[in-house]
Amino acid sequence: MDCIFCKIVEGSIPSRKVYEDEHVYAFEDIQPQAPVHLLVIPKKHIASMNEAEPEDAELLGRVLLAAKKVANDAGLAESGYRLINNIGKDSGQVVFHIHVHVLGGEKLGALNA
Ligand code: DGP
Repeated sequence: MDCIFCKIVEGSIPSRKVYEDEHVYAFEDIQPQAPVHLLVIPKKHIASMNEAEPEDAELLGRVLLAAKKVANDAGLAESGYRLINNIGKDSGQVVFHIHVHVLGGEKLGALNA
C-alpha cells in the first residue's frame, strides 16, 4: 500500500507522535498552518470520509475522541480549536487516508478562507 500515513503508522516514515492506541494514531503536521496543528488518523486505511462505511462508525468516533484528547493535551480546551476533514480535490485533500486536522493556538480565520 503506497500511503504515506500507513507508513507513518508502521514507523517506516518518522513522525512526531502525540497519541497512539490500538486503533488511532496522532502526530504533528509537517506543514503547520497554526501554532498547534495535529493530524489524527485511523490506523485502518480508508481513503477519505467518502469511502467510510457503516462498520467504520465506532472507529470514526474513536478518531474524533482522540482529536479532543490531543487538543486538550495541547492546552486548547479553553481557547477552542477547529477540527477539519478534507474530502476530495475541491477540498484540497492531498493525502488519501482519512485524517482530522486539529488546529488552534491562535484566533483562526474564516472557515472558507
Ligand atoms: P490534506 O490537505 O487535508 O490532505 O492534508 C494533508 C496534511 O498532511 C498536510 O497538512 C501536510 C501533512 N503531511 C503530508 N505529508 C506528511 C508527512 O510525511 N508527515 C507529516 N507529519 N505530515 C504530512
